[in-house]
Formats: sequence, structure tokens, C-alpha cells
Amino acid sequence: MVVDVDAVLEDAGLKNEKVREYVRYWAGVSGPDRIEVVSAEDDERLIAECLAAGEIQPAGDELYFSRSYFKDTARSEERTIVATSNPDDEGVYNRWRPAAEMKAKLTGLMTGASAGKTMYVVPYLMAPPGSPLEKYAAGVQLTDNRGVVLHLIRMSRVGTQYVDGLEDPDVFVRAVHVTGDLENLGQGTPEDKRYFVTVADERTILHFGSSYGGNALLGKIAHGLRQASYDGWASGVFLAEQFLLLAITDKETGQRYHIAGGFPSASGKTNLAMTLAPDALGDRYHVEFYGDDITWMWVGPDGRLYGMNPEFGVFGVAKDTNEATNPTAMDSIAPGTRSIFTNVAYNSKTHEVWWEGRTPEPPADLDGWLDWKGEPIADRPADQAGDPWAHPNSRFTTTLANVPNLAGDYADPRGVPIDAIIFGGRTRDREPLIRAITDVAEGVYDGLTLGAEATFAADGLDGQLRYDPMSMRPFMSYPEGAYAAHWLTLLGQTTDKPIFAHVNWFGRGADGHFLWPGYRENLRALLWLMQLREGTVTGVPTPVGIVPAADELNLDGLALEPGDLDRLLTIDTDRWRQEMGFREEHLAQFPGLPEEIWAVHRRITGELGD
Ligand code: OXD
Ligand code: MN
Repeated sequence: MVVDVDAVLEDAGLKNEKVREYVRYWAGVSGPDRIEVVSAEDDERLIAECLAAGEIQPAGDELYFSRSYFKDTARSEERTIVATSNPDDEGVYNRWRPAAEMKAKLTGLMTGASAGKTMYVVPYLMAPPGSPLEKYAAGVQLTDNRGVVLHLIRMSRVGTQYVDGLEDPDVFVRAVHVTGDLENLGQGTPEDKRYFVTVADERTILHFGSSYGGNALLGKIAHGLRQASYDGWASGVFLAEQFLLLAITDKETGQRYHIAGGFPSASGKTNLAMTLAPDALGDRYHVEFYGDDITWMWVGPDGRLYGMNPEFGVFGVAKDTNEATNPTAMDSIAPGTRSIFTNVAYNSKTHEVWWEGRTPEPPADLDGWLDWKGEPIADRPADQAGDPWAHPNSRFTTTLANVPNLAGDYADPRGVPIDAIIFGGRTRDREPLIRAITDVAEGVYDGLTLGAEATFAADGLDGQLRYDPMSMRPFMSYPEGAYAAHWLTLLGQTTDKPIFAHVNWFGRGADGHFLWPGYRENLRALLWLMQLREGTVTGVPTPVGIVPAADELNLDGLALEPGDLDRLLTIDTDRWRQEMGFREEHLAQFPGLPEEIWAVHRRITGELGD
């Protein structure tokens, strides 16, 4: 069927001729039967259409449930590529390919692939309007999946106004998403047909073969991180990182601190981003949420580093989210929030949802309960009785406005000044609770050597980390050496530099018990960091940073087991010597790594001795 693209765009009042040209071109390739331009105001109608079509199910008062194809439930790093026309852009993690080759391949895959479907035109902005980075933030996603549109409306600011008033009408990200025939894509096999490509030097994103959010929400995953980090480097103006952003206010002094931070997956980033003060300290400290996943950072007119969350929502992992681990998240997905749950367990009779960790035990009455694949739990054969009900990567999608402790100035176009940048992986030993780093090159070095313990020891090397530089391994878009240099240059332009720190909530004692209670108590480590920045504590220097003296941490109302505090604040020198060897191999992969980074590495190695 031939659609009159111009008539549709005219009707929708979409005036930008460059956007029209782009929509015409890709509609010509993928061949949809209908085209529809979307604004956030269309949400209610689209929800009703999805419900009527059985694409989503009701999950309580203004809550919804969706299920993705069972082989399409996670981001695929192996199928993700950053393409450009310059072979020098090849890095270790970006899976670089030539732009021409990838555009030809994706055009082939997308040709005719939206036949019989509607192509939704979704103009969006990945920034608070008026942001100094606004020109890097506009985009138009095309998608042939209505459920994806519902997610986009929650995750970014959506409407034609975001592309009609552009200073240069040609400067917007072209983000094309074609779902493909999910049952015949060979996911995870040698015949895998999926491709998730960011053509970074053309600001064009081409994703084929998935309707799961991590591959299909292009504003967030591909634009907000891969494209933006490339743009930040190419322009020299900003950094786009997979970082949380929060604020702590000391109600006694009125001081307010903003902290950004990168954590590899399964290291508690969303829980920390949404944390509240521990009960014992709640009278004095107030924590506010800005974002749980992406922070764009730039140097402000006063010489400080500024940051903002370019997103409009939260696409959080459901597993283990409950009233104790993350009460803020539970409030943000409560009835009336219009949240969408994906790949959780669903009760087809009561419309309840459940995931592992929501309650200690799954619901006792199995009547109506379906697992994430849609199979009745009650009919499970005995050998599958212990299988998870929800997919481990099941998600909730909700807007920032639903988060009860959302900062009042979250949409301030000026962003917020960043006082500290923290990194934290999940490690059972070697990392203390917190070690602070006051030197920028050392902070960048620490980010580049960030990692988390692999679930299984890799290559038989017990305790070796899976390195995830700055938690950007899945989103790196240009060579790591240049990435480190860009960090040093940008931070070098600041006159009031943020302090850095490495945190670890997952240290264990010899018998395996967790040394630190975690969750809300984690704030205590961050309070110490802010005191160090203020100069009201001095800490204890070590070769890898400054750790708190035992009496400097505020432990009011917290009972730690005897001896645990010592372990939490001690550097295990032997373990660190071994770690430096691993780090050397890791960093040696990155050609062009700035000398300042190697100098830090040598200094620490020397101070640890042999
Ligand atoms: C991710 C996400 O996959 O934030 O990193 O969803
Ligand atoms: Mn993420």
C-alpha cells in the first residue's frame, strides 16, 4: 500500500522539511500501510488501542502489562555496532563497522519489513527544554511497534514542537526502528539477523529485529548514550555517561550536594539513585532523585561541572525491587501512575503482577498466574517448579514525575553543579566501603578500571573483574584512549573540580556475610565524601585513595558486627597488587591512552610495592 506521507505530516502539523524528507525516505524503505505522528497527548488513545488489540493487558488501576517475544528480552551487545566512515573510530568495545556497509545491510533488512503495519513518527527531546545541550538532544524515532511508542512517551519528551523550532532544521537524530519478524530472526544463533547500529558520524540510528526496550527505545539507549557520547567528543562540549544523578541536602546547614555515578549492571545503581536517608539520619538529610541511568555533563559558565538527566522516565529492572530495597520505586509504579510492566509474571484473572523479590515468597494461590512466557504456573511440570516466574530482566517503565522524591529542579535547563562522581562495582573483597580520589586523572583512571565480579570467575581467574569502563562498556562509541583524553580535557576546563570516589556495598567477611547493610545506609558513605570535600574530615590516605577514619563515618543508629568496620575501611594490599596486574592488561588494550592515566597506574603500582 502506498501512503501519502506528505498529507499525513501536513495533517499532523509537522513542518520541518528535513524531518519530512527523512520520514518519506524511510517510509519508502520499510513500506508501512499507515503513518501516524505521535505526541505525548496521544498516550491515552494509544493505551486504549493497545488494550483493545491485546498488545498490553490491564495490571490494576492505570497500570499495564506487556510481554515481549520470549527470545527478545534483553539488550544484545553482540549485535550492537557503532559505525562511522572513519576506520580510526574503531575502539575495543564499540564493534566499529564502516557506515556504508551497515547502512546498506540495514536498508536491505528493513526493506518492506513494515508492510501491513503502522509507522509511528515520534519526535522527541533528550533534555529539559532550554538546556545548553538542546541541540544535541532532538530526534525523531520511527517505529512500527505501538507498544514501543507507549514506552517512548514515558521515557522521553515527545511532541512535534521538539523538532519544529530547531535552530538548524537538519540537526536532529534520525532513529529508525523496525521490529522485523521476531519469530524468524535466529536470535542468539549464528544466523542471527538482528542489527542495532548507530551511524554516529551521520547521527542516524538503525535498529532492526527487536521490540524489547533496551534495543527499541532509541532515544534512551542509542541516542542518550552512544550517539550523545560521540557527539560530546566530536563537539568537545560534553560527556554522556550511563550515570545516576542525585542530590543530598543537609537540612541543618542548608548545603546541597549533587552526585553522579556509574555502576555496572547488578551493582545497585537504580536503588542508590532512588535512595532515601536512613531513618536515623532522616531528620537531618534529605535525598532527591534526578535520574537512574543517564547523565550528560558539561562545563558551566562558572567553571563548575554541570549535569542533567536527559530522560523523562525510568526503565527499571523489576527483580528484587520491593518496599525494603527501593520503596521509592514501589511508589513510582503504584496504581494511577500509568506504569508499564514488561515480562513480569501476570495474573490473568486478578490482573496482578509479580516478580522475584517483590515479596519473599510468590503468591500462594496459583490460580490465574502466568509466568513471563505466558505459561500457567499451576501447570508446570515438577522439574520446572522452581523456575523463576518473571524474567530476570523484567522491567517497569514509569515517568520521572511519579518518583516521590524527584528533585524540584529536575527539569531546570541550567542543570545542577556536580560535587562528586562515584564509581561502584560489586566486589566481595579488595574494595573498601569508600575510597575518595581528589585528583582528576586518578578519578578518570578509576572510572576506566571500574568492574564488577563476573557471576562465574572468568578464564579460571578467581575474583577477576569484568571491566566496564565508567559503566559505558555497552555504550562506548569511539576509541577508549580518545574517551579518556576527552574526560581529562573537559574536567581540565573546570575551575572547581568534583571529587571522585569508588564505593562498594558488597564486601563480604571470611564466612561470606555482607559486611555492610547496604541500601539506605549507603548514604553514610556519601555523607563522609561530602565532608571530605568540605574539609571537615581528613580520612586516611592509602595508595588507592583516602578511606574514612573509623570515627569519621556517621554510624548513628547502625549496629555493625564487631570487626566488620575495620574490614570495610582497610585496603588489602596483596589483593590490590594482583588487581594492578589485571588492570595493566585491561588498559593495554586501549591505544592512545593518555600518559596521565599511565602515570597514575605506575604511581599506585609503585606505592603498593611488591
Ligand atoms: C540498560 C538499561 O540496559 O538501562 O542499561 O535499560
Ligand atoms: Mn542502563
